[in-house]
Amino acid sequence: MSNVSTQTKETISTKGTSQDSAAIQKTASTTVIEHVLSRLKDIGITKVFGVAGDFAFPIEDAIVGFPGIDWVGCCNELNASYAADGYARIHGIAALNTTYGVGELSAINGIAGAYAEHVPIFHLVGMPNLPAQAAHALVHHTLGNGEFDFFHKMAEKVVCASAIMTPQNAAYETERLIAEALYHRRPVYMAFPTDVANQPMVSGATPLVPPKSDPASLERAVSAILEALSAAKTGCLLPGVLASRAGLQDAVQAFVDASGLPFATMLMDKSTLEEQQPAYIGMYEGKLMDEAVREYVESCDAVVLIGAILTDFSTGAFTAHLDPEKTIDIRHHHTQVGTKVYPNVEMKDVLSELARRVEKRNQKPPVQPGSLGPVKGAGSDPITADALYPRWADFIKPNDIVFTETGTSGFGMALALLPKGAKFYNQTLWGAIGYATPAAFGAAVAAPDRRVVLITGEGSHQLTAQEISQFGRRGLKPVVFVLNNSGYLIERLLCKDPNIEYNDNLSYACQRRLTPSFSCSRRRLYERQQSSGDNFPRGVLLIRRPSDSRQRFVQSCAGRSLLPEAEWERA
Ligand SMILES: Cc1ncc(C[n+]2csc(CCOP(=O)(O)OP(=O)(O)O)c2C)c(N)n1
Ligand SMILES: [Mg+2]
Repeated sequence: MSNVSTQTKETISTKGTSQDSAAIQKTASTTVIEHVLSRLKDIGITKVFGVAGDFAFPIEDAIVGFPGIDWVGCCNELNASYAADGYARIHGIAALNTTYGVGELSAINGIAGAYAEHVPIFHLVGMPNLPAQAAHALVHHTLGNGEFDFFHKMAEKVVCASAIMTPQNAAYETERLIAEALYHRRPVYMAFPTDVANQPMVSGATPLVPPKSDPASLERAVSAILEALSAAKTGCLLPGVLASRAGLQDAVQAFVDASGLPFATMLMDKSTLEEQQPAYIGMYEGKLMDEAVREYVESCDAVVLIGAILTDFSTGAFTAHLDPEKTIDIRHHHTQVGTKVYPNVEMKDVLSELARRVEKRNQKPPVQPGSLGPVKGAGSDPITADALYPRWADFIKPNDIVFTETGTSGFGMALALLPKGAKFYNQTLWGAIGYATPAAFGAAVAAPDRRVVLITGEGSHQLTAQEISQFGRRGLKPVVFVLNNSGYLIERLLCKDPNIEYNDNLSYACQRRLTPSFSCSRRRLYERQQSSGDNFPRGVLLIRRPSDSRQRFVQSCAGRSLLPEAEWERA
């Protein structure tokens, strides 16, 4: 994470919980929505992504008129939710605004993804006014059955807290929802009936203080970890996504430096820490990626997971095998050492105690991180996976923000060794295709001074391609690669018949005719790139059918086995 975003998160965790926050002293003339925006601004919200709608007008009018908060319009609500997610991965938190029913239900997929991947998003939803609700009126965007609470009930399952605001509850509910979102690092749902949003506040509340570690439990957890580490002849760390979500990369790095232990990362966790450092040994993906890394990690006497989640895609389809007795698992609010759980200990406190007390080892990194390089062949050669992936890896510059998609590109690029400061993002657990394009837009809004590189597949891009227009609207210049391999290659690799028709999709060439302004030829892109100091208006690079893509992709990954072994035979 960049310094900027680390600072933002620091601001979030202190300002948002300050007892003397000015936001709690609002006068009676402050409206409900103004109060909520004011508190969100206190904790670091400066943008709200969304799509307008009449039930949400009072929210949208307030956003547009609120000093220090900008409206970021999106093409549709699904895209807006992904954009908010991408923004929050850089900035720490995000806000989203949609209208009743039709808007919020389009966003619910993205909100569920944010829930799964621990991304805090404040979802502000406009609702019909209270008299319409009381009269069970047949108003638009309802199911026509006079019921108004269905959509809230649907949302409840994919957020960590929710409330329908009233002037009476708004002060307390705002504090509760802020506290929940920051504690769980997950989305919350706040609904505003149109007639409530502009009513004056009639209540006050004090920001909730985030929980602190229980000192005795903390001491026991830290001692148990230190004991396990000193008894271990070999050890390694697996820093993970939950540490990033809490803005604790510096604290993890301090532990790495103080311990002298090497670290590896899994797919969901890639680039949690700087990859250009001696302690980094590469990607640990069970049997799927680097065998030397797998052997080393699994041979260690102690393996410390720091916010890493053992999902199927992160563990190479569960081919990673960590001995529970030798595993230490540091989570946001508890720690486990072997089979013993230490509750009520905050990740931040555990890490700072470990960095202070751990004994430094002089352990030479046992494995060197692998890479996709070197680039082979001429630029005019047919595009195969062998030719393409090393070039993509080579293309990444220091400090780039790289968004990859669910599909072959995400797996392939996981093997790229990133240059200094570059960050890699992928929606690994939720894995909704179409995510990466709007998420890259959100990231570009969060970090307009950094280069954003989007690498997506043509199947995925077709779901959310409209969002490309938003980059241009805001003068943002990402580099966009769309890999056209004539269908859902990753699915072809996994299903029983690679040529089965459900893995074909709308020909991208045809889509190009429909939307010619979206794409530029490979040659034009390289020409633009090479033109001197040109801040080139980067377009979508359409990579036409890598020849014999399925076979080539598999071959290029041979030895690193991109599929579980059982599947490998069929591939
Ligand atoms: C919303 C959603 N629908 C369906 C899927 C199933 N799915 C996973 S990957 C994939 C194909 C991706 O194709 P593409 O973007 O062209 O990448 P490729 O693997 O071909 O490089 C599909 C349909 C999904 N993950 N998410
Ligand atoms: Mg494809």
